[in-house]
Amino acid sequence: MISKKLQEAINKQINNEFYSEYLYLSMAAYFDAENLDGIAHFFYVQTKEENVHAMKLFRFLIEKGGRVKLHAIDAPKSEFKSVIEPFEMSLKHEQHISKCIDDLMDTAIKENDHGVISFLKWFVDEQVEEEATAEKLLYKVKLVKGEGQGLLMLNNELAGYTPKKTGAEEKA
Ligand code: OFO
Repeated sequence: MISKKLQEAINKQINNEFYSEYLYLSMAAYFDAENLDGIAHFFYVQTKEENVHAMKLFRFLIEKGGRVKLHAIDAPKSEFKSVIEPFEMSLKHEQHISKCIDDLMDTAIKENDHGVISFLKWFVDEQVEEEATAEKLLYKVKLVKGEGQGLLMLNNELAGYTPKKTGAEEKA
C-alpha cells in the first residue's frame, strides 16, 4: 500500500530519471558526432544508468501496490556551444536531481512510510556519487579548456569508463 501523494511523487521522479536518460543520450550523440567517442561512451553509460534508476522506481512502485503513470518526456538540448557546456549542464542537472530525491524523501518522511524511506536511501547515496563524478569531469574539461591534446587525453581516459557496481544493475 502507498499513499496517493507518494505515488504521485514517485511517478514524477520516474519521469525525472527518464528525462536524465534522454539528456545524456543527447549529449552522447553530440560527442559521437564530434568524433570524441571516449566521451560519447561515458554519456552512453550514463544513459543506461538513468534507465536503471527509472526502472528501479518503476518496479518498486508496482511492488508497493501503486500505479505507474508515465508522463511526457521533455526534449533535451541537442546542440552545445562548446564541449565544456554538456559537463556544466550535467553537474547542474545532478544537483537538481539530488534536490528532487531530497524532496521525495521529505514526502516519505511526512507520510511516515518506512518502506519508501528505506528504499530511497539507495538514491540518496547514489546522488552523492553522481554529483562527485560530474564535478570531477567538469574540473578536468575546464583544466584543459575543452581543447587540444588535453581533451584527447580526457577522451581516451573516458573510453575505458565503467560505472561502479551498485547492485541496482542486476535488478533492473
Ligand atoms: Fe538518476 O541520477 Fe543522474 O540524473
